[in-house]
Amino acid sequence: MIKSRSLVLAHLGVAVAAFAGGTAMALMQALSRADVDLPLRSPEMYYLSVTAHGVLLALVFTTFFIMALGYLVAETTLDRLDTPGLAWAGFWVAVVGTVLTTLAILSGTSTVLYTFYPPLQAHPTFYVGATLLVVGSWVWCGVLIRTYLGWRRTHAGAPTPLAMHGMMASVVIWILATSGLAVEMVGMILPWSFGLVETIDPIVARTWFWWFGHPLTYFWLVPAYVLWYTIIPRVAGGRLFSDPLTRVVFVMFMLFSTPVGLHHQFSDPGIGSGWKLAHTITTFAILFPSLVTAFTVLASLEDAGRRRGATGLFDWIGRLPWRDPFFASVALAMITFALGGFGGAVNAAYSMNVMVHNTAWVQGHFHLTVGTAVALSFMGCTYWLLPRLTGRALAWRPIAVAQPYLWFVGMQIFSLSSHVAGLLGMPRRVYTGDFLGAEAADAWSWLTDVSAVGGVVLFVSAMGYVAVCLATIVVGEPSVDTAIEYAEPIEPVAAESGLWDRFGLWTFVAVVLIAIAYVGPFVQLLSLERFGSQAFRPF
Ligand code: HAS
Ligand code: CU
Repeated sequence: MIKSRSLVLAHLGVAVAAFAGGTAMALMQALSRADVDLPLRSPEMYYLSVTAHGVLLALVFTTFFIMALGYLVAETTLDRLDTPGLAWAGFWVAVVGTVLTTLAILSGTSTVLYTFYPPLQAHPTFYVGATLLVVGSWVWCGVLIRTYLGWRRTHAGAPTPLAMHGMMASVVIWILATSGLAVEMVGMILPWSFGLVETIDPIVARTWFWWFGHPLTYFWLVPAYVLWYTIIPRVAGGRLFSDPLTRVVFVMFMLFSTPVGLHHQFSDPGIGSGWKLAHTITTFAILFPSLVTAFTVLASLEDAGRRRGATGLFDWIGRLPWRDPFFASVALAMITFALGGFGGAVNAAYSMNVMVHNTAWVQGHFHLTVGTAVALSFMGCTYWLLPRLTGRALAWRPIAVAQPYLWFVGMQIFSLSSHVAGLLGMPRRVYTGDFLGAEAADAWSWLTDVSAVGGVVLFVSAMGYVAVCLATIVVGEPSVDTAIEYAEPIEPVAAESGLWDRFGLWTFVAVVLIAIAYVGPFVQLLSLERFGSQAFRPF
């Protein structure tokens, strides 16, 4: 049993609670858009619930789950976790922040969505809470870095254990990402929301937001990849295809995840098209590590199928443990990500983005990526983790086996219909699918009914996940699965630590790339008379 199990369990508990709240909101949204007349349905309730849904799932569920995984990986790969007291302090700061933000949203004063774009303004508590959540996560970064450096001192020259390599990449990505958010919050939004300054510059704020918001998506994805690379091959009965290739992938995410944020702002004024093109090119660079991942994880799974006796070209697929809830979750997450990645390449293309930007397509895209590739991997991991943390076997196993398949089916229905509706012109972030009878909506309004069906299936699946987690804790039988084991690579790991383990060097290169990508656009924005804002004086 691992020493910091209560710390990991506490983080996991908040993650699952946030998941339960966030997915409950989603059912209402899907039905509202299909124009089903629910008792409390109104535009105000719609935006309140979308804000709660986005914040609780995209920001709280993910962050707490990743913090849990980080502590678990540090302790099980390095055999230490330094300053556990500090880790608990960080946990409570993040919990207080989450409670403040959630209360601000539920009070109806902060319906600004998870992107909180100014000039939409929330109650100051919303921003203070979000800031505390980030401060709590910085404590997590500090504890992991300290633990890692402590381990390095006693293991000079040894290669970083691969799972920890991925978690350290996530830590670096998070620090680089949240540096932009900190400037936006402290330099612009907090003074404005407390009334210290009167105006705010929406474009400058959005640019800082997407400095943060894009690498945020890789802060979610890289820990999921840690599961795909370092644990799933073992669960499937195989080996990791290549250890060095995996390290290269994690480093590429550190380098390319931040200097791409303008791909969320192709339609924003005030930023030159040359800079937007530069970010298009770096965005295509960030497709590359995922394409490598597609190859590597498939090769690892093929190895597993062959070790289970497959001999033909494709029969290894059928030999994989499809009734194991962790394996099935991740495999279905991978298949879904192939579709989400295709959509990502469409979004990234400067010219095609115009066709899909701010349409329902985008909501389809991110439910395939963060909503499935990441969230379904994390759900599956919970099924694997809970018995190892609580000493209780998974309860209500048939529900756990069915749940990932339900999620997969529900999500295909929901997301594919959203993609098509987007291509037909349906805007995103709207509370009614038929636009109160507007003629233009005839083209797509039937698709909102289809996506509501997907929403209902997803809701049933989500509640199944929450029920299995609760039942395991309350009525789970004693567990025999207690070992946390990582996959062995096919070729042995190099004896010495190499170039890809040099986090200081790669962080430096990442900072240089960020400077190249952002100094120009900011100089441009801040030198334009009409964008110069009285509210913005951080320098
Ligand atoms: Fe994205 C918008 C571009 C990936 C999340 N993205 C969003 C938003 C979110 C989001 C939340 O360029 C909306 C933000 C908002 O609210 O406005 N995205 C990309 C690109 C990628 C990408 C190029 N996105 C992600 C990931 C996310 C995420 C990952 C979360 C975790 N995205 C964009 C752009 C926009 C955008 C624009 C702005 C749109 C707009 O106009 O507003 C790439 O990283 C994707 C690479 C992925 C692949 C797929 C590899 C496949 C793998 C699986 C292999 C396994 C197989 C099967 C095949 C190349 C690794 C296994 C087989 C078995 C038998 C088991
Ligand atoms: Cu992005």
